[in-house]
Amino acid sequence: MYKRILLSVLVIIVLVAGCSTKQEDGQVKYENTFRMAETHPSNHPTTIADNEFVRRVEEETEGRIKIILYPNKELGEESEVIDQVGFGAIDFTRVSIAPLSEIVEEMKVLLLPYLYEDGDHMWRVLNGEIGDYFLDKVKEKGYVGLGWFDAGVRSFYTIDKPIKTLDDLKGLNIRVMESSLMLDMIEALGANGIMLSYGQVYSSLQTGAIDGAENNFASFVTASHLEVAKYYSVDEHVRIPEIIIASEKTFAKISLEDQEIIKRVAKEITEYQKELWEKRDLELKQVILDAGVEINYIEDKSEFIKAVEPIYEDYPEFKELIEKIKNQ
Ligand code: GTR
Repeated sequence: MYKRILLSVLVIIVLVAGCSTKQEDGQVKYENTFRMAETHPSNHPTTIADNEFVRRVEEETEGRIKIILYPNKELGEESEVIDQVGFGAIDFTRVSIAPLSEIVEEMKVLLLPYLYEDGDHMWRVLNGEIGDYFLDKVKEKGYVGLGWFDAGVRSFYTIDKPIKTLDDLKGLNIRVMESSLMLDMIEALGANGIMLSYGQVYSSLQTGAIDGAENNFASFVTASHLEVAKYYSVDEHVRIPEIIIASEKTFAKISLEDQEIIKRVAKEITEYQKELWEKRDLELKQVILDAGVEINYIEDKSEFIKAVEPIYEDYPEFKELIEKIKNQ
């Protein structure tokens, strides 16, 4: 906790010191330069789409708004970044809604296991009334919701043996994101959930501190987890949308005209990112196979689906929303 506060204070000092430049005539010039945090490295499809977002914002605001993208966790791990954006020390970020739902509680409904039939179903929800509702909802916590990104579907990958049945997960130490719902889900599936930040996963797999983790193809590859976990078992337990958010404090400094441009560009980038994601997903499957990873598909997921049913009962307040989502 103290470490987090200290880090936040340091970031503010650096930021305040960094947002003005002295010109030759001694005048201080303030620039409309903002920072955007991304946890993924530059070759991840999501980072490629972030880059397109910042490029288009600069182009369409004719240079009035410049956003510098910091990939590869340079500005910190996801949950820290979310906090920092909340109080305006970081201006923009793209994050998974799993850690964000620790702050915007109701968002948890969007990451319930086996909630969507497929990707199209999830996109009908995000592109409709419910998606708009949640983009707006984040305002209560100091964020501006700009647009959604795809993150495919998450499945387990393990070091020693593949997961073919629910029984194979029993007792395994599986990394979970910094999300209480994800922890509940892993435990409902019979494994021990070990909460770690994304950056800790590789070394924890390497040292055997965990037996496995779960993620989509793109992250499995670009975080190099495929070097250590040689079994990828497609159980597709969860689809977790991702979101681009800005700090409300940052947004308040931007003219209304430019705010509208940023919002429009973010919405348009969604389509670009989705297409990129689909294309890369196919290529990445081959990369995974070439790395000697065995991919096994769990055809009958019914025991997995049944095992996570109690999680739905933990959230009676979501009942109506879940119905609505299922009917999309
Ligand atoms: C990825 C996601 C990241 C991060 C990561 C994780 O799929 O894009 O934002 O949440 O998973 O597992 O921590």
